[in-house]
Amino acid sequence: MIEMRTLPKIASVTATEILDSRGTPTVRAYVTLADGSQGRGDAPSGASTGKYEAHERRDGEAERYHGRGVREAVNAVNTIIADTMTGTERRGQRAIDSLLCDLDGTESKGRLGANAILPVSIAYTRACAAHYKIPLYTYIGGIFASGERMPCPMMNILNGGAHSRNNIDIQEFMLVPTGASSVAEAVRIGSEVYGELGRALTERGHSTGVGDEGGFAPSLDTDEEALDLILEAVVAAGHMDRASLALDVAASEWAEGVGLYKLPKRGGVYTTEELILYYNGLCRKYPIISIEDGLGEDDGDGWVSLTGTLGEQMMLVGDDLFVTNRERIEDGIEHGRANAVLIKPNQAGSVTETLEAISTARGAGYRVIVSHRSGETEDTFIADLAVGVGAEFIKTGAPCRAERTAKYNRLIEIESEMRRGMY
Ligand code: 2PG
Ligand code: MG
Repeated sequence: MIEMRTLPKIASVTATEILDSRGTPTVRAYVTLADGSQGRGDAPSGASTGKYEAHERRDGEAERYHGRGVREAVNAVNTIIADTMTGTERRGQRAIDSLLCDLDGTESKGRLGANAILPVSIAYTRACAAHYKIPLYTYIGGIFASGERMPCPMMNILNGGAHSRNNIDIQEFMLVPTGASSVAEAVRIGSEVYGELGRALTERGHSTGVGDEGGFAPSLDTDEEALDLILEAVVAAGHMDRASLALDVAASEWAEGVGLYKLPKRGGVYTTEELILYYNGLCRKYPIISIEDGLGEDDGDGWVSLTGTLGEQMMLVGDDLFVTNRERIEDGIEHGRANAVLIKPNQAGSVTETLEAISTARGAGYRVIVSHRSGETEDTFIADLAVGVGAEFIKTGAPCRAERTAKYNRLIEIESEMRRGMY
């Protein structure tokens, strides 16, 4: 058991403006404890953001980074957050995160910005793990009081929606190597299928340019064509018995009010019930084990009906629906919406609130999928988080683009550390 009282005081907190994987500014923070232990954390950033997510603060100065600069959030860390944290007697993740939330004082983290608070919160977690000289995943497992476990990757190998400039409306087509016996094997399966998919696209004269999460982003005639190409790649790679598929529809992006959906790229209007029928058809035809955000964030009744129709056979994952928010997850559980939760630390805005969202979902038997954002950095915090809380899955993009492979590589590293019984 980790003894929080022995943690040293905070000696310094600083931040700087860096770039994310889309070349857009984001915040990197550093926390140093009085014994010299140091940690670092970066804020990721979404494109298909849920409307109930914690607030991301942007400068809005048109002449700088097209208004996307984060100097105000950086400044908040270097002044008000640094002054308060270095003066505090509080110790431990929960106490520090609640201090940060009190300092902000809003529900949405609209004053300081979740992109100021989260990197500090992550940097503090890392500094504490460094103080105890244990790996980050072990430390997180200690504060979460869970058994560590390697998650199964969900690899987004074909990108559409808000993550690419092609004509596909479904945002993510993921390969899930459910039959892999280790993370290293899962990553190999993902990479081999990804390679075959690239070959299949080239043979048909499609583009092999990649989207924001590293998946290919070709223009295709239908969603089925995307699924057929992926299955062809799975067969060609010889992994038919080891791989399943998953989708992130990101349907909040399609919503026209509640109960009506308009495909932004291809056009076409669907009702909630028509979409549910469509998913039902897709699931009969393809080995799909999970659909994320099949309906919009405000279509609560639709979610109940979707869960009633498909919930016995597959994972129905709430991302924009739950936004890693404990109250929204509790409400979903009460009404029978979804059966799995996507966990994105920057939707919540601090490590403690992220852990609370996970334990709420767990308590109701919902599956847990720890997730990256479409705008990422080389920070691998979510890999350690997924292992520390014993998440069933992690989705962190294609086996391509360094900000995505950094997470898979970290998982491989953790797995080999655990195998060797180093900790
Ligand atoms: C999602 C995420 C990550 P974004 O919708 O699940 O894949 O996308 O970060 O753009 O919200
Ligand atoms: Mg999503």
